[in-house]
Amino acid sequence: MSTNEELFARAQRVIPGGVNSPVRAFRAVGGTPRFIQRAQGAYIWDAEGRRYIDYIGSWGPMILGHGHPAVLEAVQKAAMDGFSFGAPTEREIELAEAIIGLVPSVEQVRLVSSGTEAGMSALRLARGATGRSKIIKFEGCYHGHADALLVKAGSGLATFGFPTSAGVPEDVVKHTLVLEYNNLAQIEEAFATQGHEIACVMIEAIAGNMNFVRASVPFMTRLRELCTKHGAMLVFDEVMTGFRVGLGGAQGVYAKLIPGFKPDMSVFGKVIGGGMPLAAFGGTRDVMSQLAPLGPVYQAGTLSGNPVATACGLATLKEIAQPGFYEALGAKTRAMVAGLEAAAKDAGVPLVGDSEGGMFGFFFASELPQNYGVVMATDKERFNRFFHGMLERGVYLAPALYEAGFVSAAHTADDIAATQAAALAALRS
Ligand code: KE4
Repeated sequence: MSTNEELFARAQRVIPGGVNSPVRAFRAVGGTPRFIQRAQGAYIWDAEGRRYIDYIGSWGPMILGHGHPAVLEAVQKAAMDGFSFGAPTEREIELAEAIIGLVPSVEQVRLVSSGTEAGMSALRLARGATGRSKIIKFEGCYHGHADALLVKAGSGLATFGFPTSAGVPEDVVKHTLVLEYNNLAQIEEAFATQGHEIACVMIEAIAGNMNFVRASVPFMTRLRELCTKHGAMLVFDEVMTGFRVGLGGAQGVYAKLIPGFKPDMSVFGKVIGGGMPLAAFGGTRDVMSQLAPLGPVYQAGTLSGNPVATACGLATLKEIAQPGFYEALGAKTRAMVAGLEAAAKDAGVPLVGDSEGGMFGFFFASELPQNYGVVMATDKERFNRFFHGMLERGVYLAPALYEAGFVSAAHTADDIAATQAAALAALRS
């Protein structure tokens, strides 16, 4: 057995599926997961010493590349002063001020330890602040594994969702309506019939959990209008897009397309922790003041605002806020997608891609899917063969056709060229 196979066999004896998060098990693409030993810049090395160009970047956090010297130094220094106190620190204020300074819609934030925790808390706060129970999410969007969000579309529009996981009681999801992404008719009908009961709509404005699907401008414009009209909160899940697609996140992209656009609450994660366990949710002072200890909505966390994690996040935000950072990263990511499209064209395989900032997606299709159903109808077998063809050639893509990919500031033009060459060889084979 190879070392990765040995480690996987050993892992499966003591950890369910051998992984601490399901997508890492390669179940969608088959084969043996690579056990990563170390990472540096744009590269990761597995237990067999094989190097890969890394387009996962820990599913988004490693926007600077692995082991950025300034971030590493900040983390080492913070660790010397203490790992965790369970008491307030100045650095939590600095990180909150940094986030608020970069995201106009956010006046106050609360720091937590994972995107799931942030999404779950934002949902509870939206319900507490509005006094309503019903929520809307969209098929293909993932907002972490809080019970109320593990829901798939009901049979009809008006019916509420079904759990996507065992262990989630029906009555927990009966308030969750799951609609089709980019479907204007459905949000019109949902608000016309239940608008006064809806606490919030939670959405990934650029949906990275169905690879890469943008909310259309008409859809997002109308969604904002309907939420405002009916007193429902528009919650942007920016765990993946926040500080990844641009300095202002996806809401910054839409604010350029829809004058005055702002969500009511935002959820962050991944990049703001720079690879350490850190996430956040934020909104107006009015809404955030509903939270304990000020208000009636309870929310807490032993490691919330952890001193080492906040040092990592702050050092990361400092680097990405440098002038020109996203222009360079966006150009590099576009070049990477163009490389995949050119390789596919040479190989006579239909492939289309899209990107924003340092986030990209691609589909074995001739046009960009607009919703989950279309994404999931693309050629899975072809994707899986391509995934392994690239892995064998030292390029590590997301091991599922419904996941997005990420380019870091550490990726070079040579890495992009090597990726295109690998894609051409893989697609030809
Ligand atoms: P975490 O609890 O995994 O930190 O965040 C949950 C979450 C919330 N919202 C969005 C938009 C997300 O993308 C995520 C987590 N994303 C997945 C990748 N699709 C993380 C990878 C994994 O589950 O292992």
